[in-house]
Amino acid sequence: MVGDFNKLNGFTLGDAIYVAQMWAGDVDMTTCLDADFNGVNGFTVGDAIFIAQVWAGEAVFPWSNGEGKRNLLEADMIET
Ligand SMILES: [Ca+2]
Ligand SMILES: [Ca+2]
Repeated sequence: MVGDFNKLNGFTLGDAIYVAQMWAGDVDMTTCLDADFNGVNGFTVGDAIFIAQVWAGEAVFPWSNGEGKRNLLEADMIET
């Protein structure tokens, strides 16, 4: 599943923590996109924060094509 970096329990806040551990070198690196999840500055601790934001619904993965945001826009159009 998208965002399930530790291959455990789907996409949870634990995956953001896992990515932070990846950055710290405590766990093996993922091969996914060279771990540059937010598409900025390579792999930094900011990517772990980005994962937490995605989990909280405040951001979307670049490779999801903004699907969540598009759905929100469509909902707005239906209302108006
Ligand atoms: Ca997980
Ligand atoms: Ca990055």
